[in-house]
Amino acid sequence: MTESTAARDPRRSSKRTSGSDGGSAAATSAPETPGAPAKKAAARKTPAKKAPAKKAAAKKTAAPAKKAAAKKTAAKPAKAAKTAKTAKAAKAAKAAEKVPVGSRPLPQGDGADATELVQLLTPAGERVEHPDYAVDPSPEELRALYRDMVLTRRFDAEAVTLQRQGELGLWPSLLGQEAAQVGSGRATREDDYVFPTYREHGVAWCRGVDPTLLLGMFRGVNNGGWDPNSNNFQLYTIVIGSQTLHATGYAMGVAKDGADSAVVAYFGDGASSQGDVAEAFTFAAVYYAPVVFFCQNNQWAISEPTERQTRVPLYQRAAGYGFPGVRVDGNDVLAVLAVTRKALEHARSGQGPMLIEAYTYRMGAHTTSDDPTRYRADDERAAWEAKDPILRLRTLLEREGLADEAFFAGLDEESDALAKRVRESIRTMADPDPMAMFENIYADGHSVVDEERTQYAAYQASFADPADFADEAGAAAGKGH
Ligand SMILES: Cc1ncc(C[n+]2csc(CCOP(=O)(O)OP(=O)(O)O)c2C)c(N)n1
Ligand SMILES: [Mg+2]
Repeated sequence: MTESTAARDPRRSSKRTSGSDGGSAAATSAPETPGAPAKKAAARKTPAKKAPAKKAAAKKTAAPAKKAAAKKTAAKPAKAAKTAKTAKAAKAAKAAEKVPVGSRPLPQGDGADATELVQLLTPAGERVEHPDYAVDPSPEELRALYRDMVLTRRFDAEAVTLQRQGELGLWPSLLGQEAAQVGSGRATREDDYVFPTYREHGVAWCRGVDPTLLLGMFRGVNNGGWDPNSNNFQLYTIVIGSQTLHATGYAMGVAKDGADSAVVAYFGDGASSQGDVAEAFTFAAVYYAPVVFFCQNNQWAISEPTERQTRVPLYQRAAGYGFPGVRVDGNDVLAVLAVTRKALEHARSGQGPMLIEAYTYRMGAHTTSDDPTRYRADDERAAWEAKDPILRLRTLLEREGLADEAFFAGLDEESDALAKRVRESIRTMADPDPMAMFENIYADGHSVVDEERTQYAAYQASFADPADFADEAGAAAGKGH
C-alpha cells in the first residue's frame, strides 16, 4: 500500500477485527513505533517537557549536588559496589533477552496487523474486502489456483526427498511460500519477463517451465536447465540480489522498445540488504522502468531474521526511492494475485516500478543443508502453520461448495503422477562430459580458460582406467554437499 492509499485506508487507524485475522501471533506494536516497548515510547515523548526544567535545576545546584553525591559515594562504598553489581546483572539480563533471536518480535510488527497488510482471504478461509485491491475469481479460477499450489508443494516435497536419497546435491524448498509464488506468477502475462532467485519453483510452474528442468542444476548436471526465452523465465540466480539489476536493465530495454510488457524481479528479505538491490531501486525509479520488485519476506535469510535486515517494514523502503510499496499477506493467494496485477498495470502504463513485500514464512529449512532448529524457536513455525496458504483456500472451496470430492481425489492422483514423473526424470538425467564445464564461459575463448582446459584434460588422461577418474570426480563432488 502506498503512503497515500494507506492514508485513505480506514483500517489504518483502527485495531484489527477478528474477521480479518492474519493469524495467531498478535501484533506487538503500533506501526509508528515499531518494536518499541510502551515504556520506551513514553520516555521518548516526555524529554522535551522535562529537559529545560531539569537543566535549570542542574545549573542552580550543580556544584553542591555533585559534591554531595561524591561524599555519599565515598561514605558508602558498599552501596556503590552493590549498584555496580545490579547494573551488571541488568546488562546480563538484557543480553540474555536477545536469545533466541527467532522468538523476538520483529521491529515492523508481525504481519498480523491489518492496518498495513493487504488481505482478501483470511487464514480461516473467509473472503474479506480491501478498499484498494479486489479480485473476483470464478469457481474454476479458484480451483486452478488451488491446483497450482498443491502440485507445486508436491513437486517441492518430492525434490526434498530426492535430495535425501542422494539424487540431488541440494534443494531450496518453497514450503509455505506457494501463495506468494502462484498468486504473483498467475498475475503475469505471457509477454512479461521474470527474473527469479533459486526458490521460485511455483513461479516457474506458472510460467510453464517443466518442473523436471529445475532439478538439473541441483543435481549438478547443468548450469541452468531451461531456455530462459522459451517461457520468459530467467535462469535461477544464486548471487543474492543480482537479478534485480538484470531485471531493471531488461525493463529499461522494454521501455526503450516501446513494448507494454512488464518485468518481475523476485528477491528475499535478506537480499533487500544488498547493494545491488539499492542500485536496482534507484535506476528503476529514475528511468520509470516497468519492473515490479517482488520481495518474499519469509522472515529468514538462512539464520538471520528480518529484524537484522531492517528497522522499518520492507515495503516502506520504496518511498525513499520515490515509488509505491505495498505489503501483502503472502499466504493469501487472492491478495497476492490482486496486488501483483495492479503493480504490473502500474508498470505497464509507464508509471515506473512498484515494490511488493509478500509477508510469508519459510516453513522448512533454508536448503537441505540447513538445520533451522539451531536458530529459531519451534513455536514460530506452529504459529505460521495456522496461516497455511493451501489450507485456507481449501476451506473456502469446501465451505462454499466450489469443489467436490471428485476434484480433490483427482488432484491427489495428479500429484502422485507428477511425483512419479519427477522421480523418473531425475534418474535418467545423463551426467555431463567433465570437459563441458569449460564451455559457455567466454564467447570467443580466453587464454586462462584454455590453459585450465588443457591441464584438466591431461589430469583425466593420467588415470589408467577412466572409471577411476569417474570415482574420484564423484567423491569430490560429494564433499560439497
Ligand atoms: C552475494 C551473496 N552473498 C551471500 C550469499 C549466501 N547466501 C545464499 S542464500 C542467502 C540468504 C538469502 O536470504 P533471502 O534473500 O531472505 O532469501 P531466502 O533464502 O530466504 O529465500 C545467503 C546469504 C550469496 N548466495 N550471494
Ligand atoms: Mg528470506
